[in-house]
Amino acid sequence: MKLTFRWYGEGDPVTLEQIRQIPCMTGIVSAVYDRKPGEVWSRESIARIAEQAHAQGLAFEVVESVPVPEEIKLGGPDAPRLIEAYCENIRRLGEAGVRCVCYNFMPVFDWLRSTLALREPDGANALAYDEAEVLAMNPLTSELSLPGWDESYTKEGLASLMRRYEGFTEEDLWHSLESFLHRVIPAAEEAGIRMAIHPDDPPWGIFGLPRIITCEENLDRFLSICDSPANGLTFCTGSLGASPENDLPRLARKYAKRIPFAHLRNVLRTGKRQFREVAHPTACGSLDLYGIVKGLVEGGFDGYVRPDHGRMIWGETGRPGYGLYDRALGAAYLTGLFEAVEKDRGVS
Ligand code: DNO
Repeated sequence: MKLTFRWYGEGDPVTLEQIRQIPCMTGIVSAVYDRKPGEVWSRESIARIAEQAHAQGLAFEVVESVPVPEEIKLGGPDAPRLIEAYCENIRRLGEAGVRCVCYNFMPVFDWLRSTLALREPDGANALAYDEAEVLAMNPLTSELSLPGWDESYTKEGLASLMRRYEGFTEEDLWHSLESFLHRVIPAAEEAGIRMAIHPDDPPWGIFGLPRIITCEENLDRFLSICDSPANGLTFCTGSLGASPENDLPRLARKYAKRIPFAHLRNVLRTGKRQFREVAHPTACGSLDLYGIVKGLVEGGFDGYVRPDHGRMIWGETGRPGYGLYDRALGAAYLTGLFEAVEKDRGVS
């Protein structure tokens, strides 16, 4: 596995100099942030990220994300043109040495939480989700705790977008996803890139919007749309693991060869559709990180790994989920797990 770390570019309070000092770190996961979804990224912007990473001895082989415009998810009249622009981005990224692209297919909202800074007994702050609290909020009056996604909406923009999704079903979304994959996967194959869809977070529909990358049955369906190594998963344990029905060690083993990218973190499920983000180790939450790593390794996983959301600890402030300290602790823990499991298996 190759250990990586997400970096939000020059505006990120976490610096490349800090990232390179995390033991065994091989590369960054980043994106071009000054373009709207649907726009083609300039070769200069892509090259600049690579140069900055290389100057610190880090690789830049993973992009998270190339966002999919809503028009594509809706299958609207402009979708074919936007899919072509998406393919152009994939070609440019391949030329620049990128080998894996993470994206999601969640309508309107990316990951969603009811609080971004829940105070833990030990003084840390963590992200949390409580369905009852989320449903009591009105997405049109910006009461939601929206994390810093790649895309932000105005109130009017959000309202008209939500209206376009009225009556839009899961099958409609599958249909749009199929059209997208049938064009993008051949382009990715040619570019030497493995596409890695991110599961929906949380893995169920919210506010009447459909979500489909949620469970084993749907992951099977997704992978069979294009049975190509270029059509893969971002195995995000925190997202899939919010649902107790997803048996992650088993799924890790089952899909290992179709997982170019793994986001490994823990969550503590505290009730039905209710969870808190916790530190990475198995002992801290509901997920068996050891079992997950074992499943990946035994299934033949050979992809990129990154620690995922961290708590804010030691007085750190910054982008929710994306501080330095707790993610660095997560990285060190994951390195240990992989070393132990791989040595036991005689893998490396
Ligand atoms: C959250 C992230 C997601 C992810 C996108 C991929 O922390 O994992 O925002 O980047 O869903 O497109």
